[in-house]
Amino acid sequence: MDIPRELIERLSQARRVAVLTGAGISAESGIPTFRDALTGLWANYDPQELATPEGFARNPKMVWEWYAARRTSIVGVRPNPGHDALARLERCFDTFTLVTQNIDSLHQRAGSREVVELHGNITRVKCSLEQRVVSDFAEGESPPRCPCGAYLRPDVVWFGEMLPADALARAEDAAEHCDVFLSIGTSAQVYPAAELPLRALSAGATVVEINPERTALTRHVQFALQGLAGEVLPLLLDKLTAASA
Ligand code: BJW
Repeated sequence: MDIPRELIERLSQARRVAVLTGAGISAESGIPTFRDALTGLWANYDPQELATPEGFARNPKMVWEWYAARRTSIVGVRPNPGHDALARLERCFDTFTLVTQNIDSLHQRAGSREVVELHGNITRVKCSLEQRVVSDFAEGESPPRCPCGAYLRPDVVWFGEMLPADALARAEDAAEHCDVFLSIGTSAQVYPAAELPLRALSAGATVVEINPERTALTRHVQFALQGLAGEVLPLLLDKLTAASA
């Protein structure tokens, strides 16, 4: 993979950088993506039943247990060189906003300090009625109950639900005020996250995509780096560090 010199020059001059990550950045850590034709979660499970409030209302036990199994499966997973490179990249710019659609905490575990989580976090649990995060609950029932009597649910954003307002506002602000925007490992199909690189483009930023496949975004960007995040990002960091030395 060759990183264009023009891109390194633009990054060297950039003061404000915004990044959007999706499931692809965690794929090399062994976490399945959603829309891969064979191994993606939505190829094997029905999102209407598992990732909507209506699905949870129909079958709370099934939804709770599916998320409990996914929570368990990420416990032993480790950040990969893509997450590590982003944590180091954060230190190269005056303003660096890392926005993720992922719920797996791998950016935080790699050392990224400020992570804007658009779709929640699977390690947290909230009350399905009051929407508040609950940390102290009895595990017995499936799903367990909030002290108010309602079911607890994972603190993630399902289809048809609003994103956390503060996280979305921070993400939009970062997209609209950055010099360079990196879209990494996302199919750019889920809104409003998919709008962020387009907002950055409209505001005049240089937009870069890192993905082994073409996506809905590819034709719009100035630089499409076709490769794995865990390979492209360390290379990008090396070239940028060398250019700044
Ligand atoms: C690699 C790689 C490697 C592989 N390196 N790359 C406007 C138009 C149309 C529809 C809508 C719209 N606005 C809202 C909607 C409805 C809906 C939506 O967008 N639907 C679309 C599917 C059409 N959006 C919503 O409902 C959102 N809420 C909302 O907008 O509220 C207001 C509203 C409501 C209703 C109507 C109108 C307005 C909420 C979205 C919540 C998404 N939730 C999920 C589940 C989270 C919990 C869980 O984990 O179970 O979030 S769905 C799933 O998709 C998950 C992801 O965060 C999200 C995005 O997926 P992502 O990350 O892009 O993964 P993939 O698998 O799609 O792509 C992976 C990519 O990586 C691929 O391109 C690979 O090639 C690549 N890759 N290996 C780099 N090594």
